[in-house]
Amino acid sequence: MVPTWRLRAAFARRLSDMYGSEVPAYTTLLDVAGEVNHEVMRENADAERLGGIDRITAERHGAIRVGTPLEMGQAAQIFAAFGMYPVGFYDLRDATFSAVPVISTAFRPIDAVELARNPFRVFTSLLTTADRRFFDADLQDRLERFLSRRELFTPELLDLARRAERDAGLPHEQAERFLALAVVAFKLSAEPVDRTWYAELERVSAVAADIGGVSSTHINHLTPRVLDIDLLYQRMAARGIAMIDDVQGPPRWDGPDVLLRQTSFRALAEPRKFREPDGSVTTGSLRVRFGEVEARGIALTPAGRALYDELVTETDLRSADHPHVTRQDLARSIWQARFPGDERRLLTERLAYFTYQPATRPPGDRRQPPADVDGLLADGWITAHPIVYEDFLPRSAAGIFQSNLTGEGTRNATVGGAHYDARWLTETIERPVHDPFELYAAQQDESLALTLRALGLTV
Ligand code: OOG
Ligand code: NI
Repeated sequence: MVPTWRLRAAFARRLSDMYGSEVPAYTTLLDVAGEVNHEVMRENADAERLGGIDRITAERHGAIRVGTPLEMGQAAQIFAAFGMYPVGFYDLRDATFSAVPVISTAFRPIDAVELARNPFRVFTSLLTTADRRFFDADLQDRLERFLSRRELFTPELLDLARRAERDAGLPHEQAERFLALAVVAFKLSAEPVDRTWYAELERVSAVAADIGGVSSTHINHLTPRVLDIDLLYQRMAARGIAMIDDVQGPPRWDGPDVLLRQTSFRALAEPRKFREPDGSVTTGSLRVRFGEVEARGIALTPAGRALYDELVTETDLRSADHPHVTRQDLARSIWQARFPGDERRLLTERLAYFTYQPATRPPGDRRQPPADVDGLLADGWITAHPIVYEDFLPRSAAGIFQSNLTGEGTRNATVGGAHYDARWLTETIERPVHDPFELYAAQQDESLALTLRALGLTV
């Protein structure tokens, strides 16, 4: 029997091998990321504070986009077989000035043991075909008819996924078959693209064309994790790979790493077959697969996240007044002034999540432990360890979409948009969409309860 986590690790590895063989710049990215991680490990004794090097080396996230609630439910079934569950709800429709008509969630492992084994996650977006700002009634109708005729996932793949979920793994031979079918389902298809249909959707939104203009889905990027993203950025540039202008998320600064920092290179033009209006097949090109890399930091509580969002807004406001200063520099000075500069303050101000462990006591110590967490920490009864952020940032996600769009698309601002939320998604895919804050808080509370019990204290 191949257990769930081994299926997940193999899936991540095989997708990475497939992507590397088809998108050579991704292989360069992996080489540079490996080089940087090796150097940081050698120079920084704390390098593994937010995850062991084995986890970090294997760590990837990917992204796919689907067109219908049915396809979203099927994707959820396939990911469930790998122990990956929907976490978070992201509405990217209003996040940029370009037309990005999708709502998203991320499929990932949800408990600490599984995350440590292999944290593979897939950011999955669903086209909002009912949103009148993008699709009028006639286009919605033709789009939904097109989507209902295609099959992203074969019945055999879905059947194996159901079995893998039910039995928490698959016998060796079936596991092999399941993995092979799953990887093919996320590979870029060689099917000719209908030129007229693709172009019609592209006028509305390049994202709509990428999803609804073709007959399959594909991994559009696969992101490794790096321990020093600024160093990686310089090295990639030195190798001649043009990166986007900035590293998104928090700035580089003297305090603790929090949340998520990401940067990317634009999709490269890849040859694709097109079916022309006269029925002939020609070769053209499309830019749909790109590269991204990320550094992860500590998970923030709602209060910490609110402070983070406030500093983003302040950076926006100030950069409008100081066009000559880089966003990174501006953000850094704001952070140095306003964000807690060490882990202990993040903890005592309840801005970030931690797990707790009882500390080893000096022999012969007869004192009674204090009854509160801050006192226990201050007097050395317990230690705290930061919880790593496992999710995404809507603004960075929108930036990733944005940096790969050729045109801005069109949007009818005179009509209202359709409403989608986490509850709708839960009902649609018939699986709970987890709240990331609740997952981090549960992990923190559980470790605190165990720690207090070990000290003979009540919760
Ligand atoms: C997904 C973009 C979001 C991230 O890292 O924020 C994402 C997409 O382009 O489909 O992957
Ligand atoms: Ni990404």
